[in-house]
Amino acid sequence: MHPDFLTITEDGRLMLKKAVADGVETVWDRYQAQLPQCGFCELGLSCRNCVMGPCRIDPFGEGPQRGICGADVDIIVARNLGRMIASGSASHSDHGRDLVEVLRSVADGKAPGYGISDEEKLIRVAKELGIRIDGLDVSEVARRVSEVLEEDFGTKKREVSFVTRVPKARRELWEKLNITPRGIDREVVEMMHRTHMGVDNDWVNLLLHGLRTALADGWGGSMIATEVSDILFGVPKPIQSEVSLGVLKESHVNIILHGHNPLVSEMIVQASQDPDIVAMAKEVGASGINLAGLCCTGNEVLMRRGIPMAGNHLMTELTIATGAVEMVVVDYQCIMPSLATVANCYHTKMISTSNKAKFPGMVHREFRPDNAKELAREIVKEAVENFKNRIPGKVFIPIRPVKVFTGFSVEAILEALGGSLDPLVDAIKSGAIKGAVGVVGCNNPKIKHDFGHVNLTKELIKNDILVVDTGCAAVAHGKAGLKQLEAANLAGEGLRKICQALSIPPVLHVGSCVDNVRILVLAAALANHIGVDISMLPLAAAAPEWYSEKAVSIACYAVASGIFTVLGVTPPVLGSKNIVKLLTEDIERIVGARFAIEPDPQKAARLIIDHIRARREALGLS
Ligand code: BF8
Ligand code: SF4
Repeated sequence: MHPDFLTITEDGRLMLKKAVADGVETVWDRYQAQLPQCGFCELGLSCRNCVMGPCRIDPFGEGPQRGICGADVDIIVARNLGRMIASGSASHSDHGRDLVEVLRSVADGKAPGYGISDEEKLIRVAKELGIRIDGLDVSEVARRVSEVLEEDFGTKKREVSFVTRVPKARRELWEKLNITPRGIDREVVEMMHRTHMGVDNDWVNLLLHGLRTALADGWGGSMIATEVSDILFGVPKPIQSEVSLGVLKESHVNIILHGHNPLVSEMIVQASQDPDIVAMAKEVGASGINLAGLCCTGNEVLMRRGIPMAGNHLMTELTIATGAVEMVVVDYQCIMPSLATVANCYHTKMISTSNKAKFPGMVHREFRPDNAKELAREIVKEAVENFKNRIPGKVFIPIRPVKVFTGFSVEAILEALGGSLDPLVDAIKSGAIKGAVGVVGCNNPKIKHDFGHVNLTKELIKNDILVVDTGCAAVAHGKAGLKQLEAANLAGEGLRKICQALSIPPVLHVGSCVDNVRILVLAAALANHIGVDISMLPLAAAAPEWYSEKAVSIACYAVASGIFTVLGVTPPVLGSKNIVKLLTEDIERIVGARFAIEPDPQKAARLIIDHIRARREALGLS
C-alpha cells in the first residue's frame, strides 16, 4: 500500500519508502498478510480457555451458540475481556514492582548508580502512606516506603494504599459495588481464577471484577510505578526537547532507548555522559553520543531529562531502518519481536536487558540493581565501537526534528498555576477552558498512523478543551507541533489566552502510559477541590489508536474512576449484545461513566464535546 495511506507523518512516509528499497518488512506488511483477520476472534466469540475446546460461537445464530462446556456468548466475551484486563494490569504493575525493588536496593545500599533524586517527594509519599518519618534518615524512609508498597501487591491489606487519594463519594461507590482494589497481584490472580472453566459464569459479576482488576492497575501498580520513578529519578519539570526521526544525528553515535521502565535507560543516560566514554566516541570519529527514545521508555527520559524522542510504536522498525542507529537497548513491553530482523539489514546492535523479556536475535545483557551502573557503561562502549561499522550508503535521516515543550507532571502543572488549582477551576468555571481530556494510548496498523490522535486533539483544543497526553499519542502530538507554545494559536480563544498567560502549550505532556495516573491524581485533586465526584467533572479520555491489553486496563480504570472514555479501535466485545449495552450505556448508571467506540476523530470529538457540555450544565456552568 502507498505510504500516504499508512501514516500522516512525513518521516514515516519517507522511511516506509526506504524500508521497501532496503527490503525491510514492517508491521504494515504483516498486517496486510494477516487479512482477513478471524471474525470470531474480532467479535470476542472464540474461546481456548480449556482443551475441550477451542470453541467458537456462530454470530449469525445458525451454528453453535454454546462452547463445549456450555458457555454462551456473554460468558465467553466477558472472560476474554477479563483476561485482557488482567494482562494489562499485570504488565503495568510488574513494571511498578521492579521499581519498588530498586527502591529497596537503594535503601540497602545495594544499587550503585541509583539514588533518591527527589527527597521531597519521598517524604510526601511516606507521609501519605502513614509512615512516621521523625528521626529516620532518607534510606530508612525509602526502605519503609518500599515495604508498604511491596505489600500493595499481596493481600495483607484491605485496599491498595493510594485509594486514599480517591474522592470520598467514589470510594463509597466502590465499596458498595465491592470493587475497591485489595491487592494488585490478588486481583490479577483472581481474574485468572474466575476465567478458568467452571468458575465465574455470571458475566456482570466477571466484568465488575474486571473493573476492580483495572483499578488495581490505575490506583495501584501504575501509580506505584509513577511515584517511585519520581522518587528515584526526579519529578518531571517543564523542559524543551525535540521529536521525530530528525533527532538522530548522522555525526553521532546514536543509541535508542526503547520499552517502558526507566530503570535501564536512566543508567544508559548516566553512562553516555561519562567523560571517558564521550572521549571514546570522539576517538572513533563521532562528534558525540546521541540518545533518543522510543515508546514509553522514551517518554520517561523525555519528561525527566529532555532526551529527544525518535518516535512511537509504529515508528520503531522505521527508526532502525534509518541505518543511523548503533544500538537499540530495550527493556520490556511493546517491543516488536521483529526488531532484530530489521536490525540485521544494518549494523545496529540489539540489546535486551530484562530477564522477563528476551527476543530472538538480540544479545541479552541482564540488568540488576547491583550491576546496572557498570553494565550500562559496557553497553554504551559497545555502541560507540559499533559506530565504525555503520554503512554510510544506508544512512538516511529523513527530516528535521520538531520542537516540543514537555515535562508536565501534576507538580509542574500546579507550579505553572501558581501553586493552587484555583486558576484552573476559575478558567473552567468561566468557560475559558470548557474541560480537559486525556488523549492517550498506542498506534495500531488498523488506523492510519497518528491520524486518530492528531485530528481528535486538534478538534478538542479548537473547542477550548485542554488536552493532556501520554504514551504514543504524546509523540504523535509532538510531531504535529502541538506541544509548542505557538500551538495555542490552534486553540479556541479561551484556551489560547490561558495558554499564553501561563506560557504552556494547549497539549500538555504528562508522561508515559503508567503516567496516566498523573491524570487520575489531577482529576481526583480537582474533584476534591470542588467537592464533587470525578464523574461530575467536565473530563473525558480517548484512546484513538490503541492496540494493547494495557490500554484495555487503562480504559477500564478510567471509566471505573468516573471518566467517559472513547475508544478509536473496537475491542473484541461486539459478539455479546448484552456486554456492548452494559459497557456503552448501562454502566453509566453504575459508575457514572461509560465507554464509546468511535474511530472517526471528528465524531469522537463531537461525542466528547457533548459530554463536556452536559457535565458543565449539570454543574450549573454555562
Ligand atoms: O505503554 S501507548 S504502544 S508504548 S501500550 Fe505501547 Fe501503547 Fe505506545 Fe507505552 Ni502504552
Ligand atoms: Fe470451549 Fe468452554 Fe473450554 Fe472455552 S472453556 S474452550 S468455551 S469448553
